[in-house]
Amino acid sequence: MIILVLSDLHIDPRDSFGIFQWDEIDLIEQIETMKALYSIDKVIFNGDTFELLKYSFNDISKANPALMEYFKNEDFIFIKGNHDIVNDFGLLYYRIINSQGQIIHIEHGHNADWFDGTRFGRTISKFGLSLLRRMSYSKFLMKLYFQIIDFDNQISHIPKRNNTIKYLTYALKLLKEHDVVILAHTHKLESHHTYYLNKKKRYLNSGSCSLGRFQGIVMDTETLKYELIKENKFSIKELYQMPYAI
Ligand SMILES: [Mn+2]
Repeated sequence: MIILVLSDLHIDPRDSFGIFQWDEIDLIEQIETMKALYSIDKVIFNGDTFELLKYSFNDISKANPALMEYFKNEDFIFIKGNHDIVNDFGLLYYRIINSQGQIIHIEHGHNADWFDGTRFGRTISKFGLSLLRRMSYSKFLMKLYFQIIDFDNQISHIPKRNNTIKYLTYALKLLKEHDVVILAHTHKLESHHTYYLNKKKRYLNSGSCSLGRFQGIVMDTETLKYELIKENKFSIKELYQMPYAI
């Protein structure tokens, strides 16, 4: 099976605070091009697909009706991230076991955070969220709120890049039990290999499709060969003309 893992789209009602910055039709076209190019069987959205901390699902759907319809595809799998955990949509993680018994574990990765990974942290962030909803009439207050909670950088934006070691450590723990771990959340597309009891282990991060970028991972679940996808809007069409191998 060939999978495409995408993450951190942060789909919003295309508001000036948002980081989605995609035209919904362009994004659909981009995904469809990738599916054809790599003969993708399943597309896995690895969390933070929707920006539900700042907007309601209703407002997001209204602004992106074609995308919402497109997401009904039964070959699409949705995993929860910290920005869309408030919805009852999506899985906590997704696991694939191939014919050799190798396990590919895919999750968003925010469980490595104090805010999202502990019950106390989640309670505090929920409280912050309800406050935010009440004061969303004021852009000034919203901005201030995001600045205040940014000290632990979990809720407002993107985990800081120098913090990626935290997620690497978390991935290493998961790799004791799995052969491949794919996280997201950091918005940093990356891959690391290591060996554990002579078994090759792979930690990958699917990056982000926000800000008009198109990043992700294509993997053959049988051979565990993969490719990191890093494109900007529209350039994928040029890639389509090129020979490739995964
Ligand atoms: Mn996240």
